[in-house]
Order: sequence, then C-alpha cells, then structure tokens
Amino acid sequence: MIRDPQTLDALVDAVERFVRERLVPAEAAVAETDEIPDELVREMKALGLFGLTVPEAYGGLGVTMEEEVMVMLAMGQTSPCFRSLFGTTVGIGSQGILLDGTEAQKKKYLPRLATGELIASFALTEPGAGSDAASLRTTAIRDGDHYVVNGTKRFITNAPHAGIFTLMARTDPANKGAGGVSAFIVEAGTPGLSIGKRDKKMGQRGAHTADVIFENCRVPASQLIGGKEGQGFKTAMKVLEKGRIHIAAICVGVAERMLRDALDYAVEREQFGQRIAEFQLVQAMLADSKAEIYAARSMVIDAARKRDEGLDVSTEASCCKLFASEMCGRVADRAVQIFGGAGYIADYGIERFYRDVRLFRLYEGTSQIQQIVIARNMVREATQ
Ligand code: COS
Repeated sequence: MIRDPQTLDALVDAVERFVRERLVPAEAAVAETDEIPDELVREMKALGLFGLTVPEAYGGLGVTMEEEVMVMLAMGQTSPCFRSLFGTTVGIGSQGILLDGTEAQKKKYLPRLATGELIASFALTEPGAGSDAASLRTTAIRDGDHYVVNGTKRFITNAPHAGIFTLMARTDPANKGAGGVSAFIVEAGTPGLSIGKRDKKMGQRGAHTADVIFENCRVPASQLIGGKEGQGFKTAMKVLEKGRIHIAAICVGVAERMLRDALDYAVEREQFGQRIAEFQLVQAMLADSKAEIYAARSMVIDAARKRDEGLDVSTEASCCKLFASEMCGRVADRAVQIFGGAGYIADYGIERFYRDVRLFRLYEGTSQIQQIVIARNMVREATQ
C-alpha cells in the first residue's frame, strides 16, 4: 500500500540521490577502512532512514511494507553495508517492540530509535542455535523484579553500536522448546552485558557483527516484551517474517546494481574486434539476469502489498527471501563472469559485491530454512 505517491516519490528520490552522490563514491573507502564515516551516518539520520518503520506517532515515517520495499530497492543500489547500519533498527531490532511491546515500551524506545539516537540489534542466534532457533540456551531466570540473564549470542549485527538489544532467552528452563522462550529489551551498558571482538567476515566490510555475552546480567522485569513470558519465539518469527521481505528487496536492488555495472562493462569492453555485449553468450547472461531480477522484484512488491492488506504472508515472505537471495547470487556470479579477469580484481568493485551478497543466502534464515517454511505451510494447508 502506498499512502501518498508524491510523498513516497520525494523520499525515494532523496534516497536515490544520497546513494548516487554520497554512498557510491564512498564504497571503496568503506571497504578499505571497515568504517562508515560519521558524516554519512549523520546524513542517514537526517534523511529519516533510522525511523522509516517507526509509526509517525512515535516520531518516525511509519512507512507501509510496500513503501519500505520501494526505499530498499533504492538503498540496494550500493554496498549492502550501508543498509545494514540502519537495517537492524528499522527491522529485526525494533519490530519486536512494535509488534508485541507494551505502550510504555513503545513510548520509551521508539522515538529514540526513530532519530537514530539508539541503534537496535536482534539477539537470537547462539553458538549452538542457528537454524534451530527454538533450541536456544541463553537463560533469563526471574529473581524478584528482575531477570538474571546468562548466555552468549553470536553474529549479532550492529552489536558494537547498539543501544538496545531485542533478546530472546529461555525463561522456563523446563520447557526446551519454543514455548519456553521470552523476548526482552536489554539496554547496552547493563552490568553483565559485554560485546565480543568484531567478527572478521567474508564481505560487507563497514557492517559489524560480534558476540553479545550475558553474565549474571540483571534485566528489569519491565523489559519483558509485552509483559508476557513464553511469547518470545513467536515474536522472533513474526519479526523475521517481515525481515525476509525487506532483505529480498535489498537483494533485488543490489542485483540491479551489479547487472548495470556488468552491462556498462560489456558495452565498453571489446574483444575479437567488437563489444563483448554483442556476443550472444554474454547476452544470455545479461538476459537471464534481467528476467530473474524482474521476477524477484514482482514477487517482493506482491508480498509487501499482501502484508499491507493484513494477509498471512509466511509463505510469500520465505518465497521472496529464497528466490531473491539465490537470484542475487546468480547475478553476482554472472557479473563477475562478464567482467572476466577484471571481475577478480578489487579495483573493479564487482568482486566486492560478489562477496557481500553471499550473506543474503545465509542470514535471517538460510535458503534451506525458507524451503522448510514454504513446504511446511504447503503440507499444513493440504492436510487441514
Ligand atoms: N508468525 C507467528 N508465529 C509463528 C511463526 C510466524 N511466522 N512461525 C512460527 N510461529 C509459531 C508457531 O505457530 C508455533 O506456535 P505454537 O507452538 O503455538 O503452534 C511456534 O512459533 C513454534 O513454531 P515451529 O513449531 O514452527 O518451530 P520450529 O522449532 O519447528 O522452527 C523454524 C521453525 C525452523 C522455521 C525456525 O526455527 C526458523 O525460522 N529458524 C531460522 C531462524 C533464523 O532465521 N535465524 C536467523 C537469525 S536472525 S538474523
């Protein structure tokens, strides 16, 4: 759903301009230094990017899913590390509060998330609990008007920058399944919470992940999301469902960028006395990429519209994440192929995208998890 096309066009235009004029020229330096300059972060805040999904009543832009997709298609036209900096705040880090938080929790945190003053992270994954998220072992045991949290969370995006963590922990150790898990808002700086060293990653330099370690960390009971125990796994699943459409939109945007770069190269580079774009084997790679991007783009917009209509989009969200992330990987591979030897050389930039996009098939649910979600839903519907 697009509420006001003119307002959305102005926002998308502003993001496109910011990407073109400020982020694209900074890509190589950010990859080199592993840091996004403070000035660019300030500009992201001024554009309202941290508050995209926070309702207007709490100081954000309150975009619909379809509007969010449009902004992410524009944001995808540059290194994905830039999106990552505000992505956890507009997405998985804040949505638990938005979807299931109490009014007091929303009032306390959403306005500061909207301005970018606070960055939110999502702490679900653990060393022993990745795809099998319900097996998480971090505990939060009630002690008076606090919970005492112990455990380690792994690969937590933006952990070194976060002001708050949406934490999933087991409040009922006797219940080893999803029903024993609760969600909390934990403030950075709470005694007993520490951040591990930054992970060295394959790509997406400029985006930082680390362990988050809880050692007898006392969290006020008022930080239990929604004030109800045992709801945390469902909160996490709802958050991830929305996040999968968001990531799929980014996959489409980045694929468009890589294809544009590959096409630019193909119409310039000459071999055997003509542009390589004239060769049909190169054209096949261009055409397959174009068609797959179009398919993924159409899927993402359709799923976003259905979600805005209030429909159950569990299957559609996983279809989008599965298809768009795998498509993005294929486009990256073809783009490197079109660049030939230059595709392997850092100066041309395409090898960086090739490494960056590999993450899309892994995080917020691997491709195999998306297949499981889709197939389970199909079987459930067929046997109801
Ligand atoms: N919305 C609301 N509730 C949901 C839901 C959704 N999208 N998906 C599942 N639930 C609910 C189920 O209805 C079930 O509730 P009941 O017990 O009341 O029926 C509960 O959550 C447990 O669901 P389920 O039985 O399907 O859990 P499983 O342990 O079998 O796990 C998968 C399901 C594998 C899909 C889940 O663990 C998963 O998504 N894993 C990947 C995690 C991930 O994406 N990690 C990325 C890290 S964060 S970047």
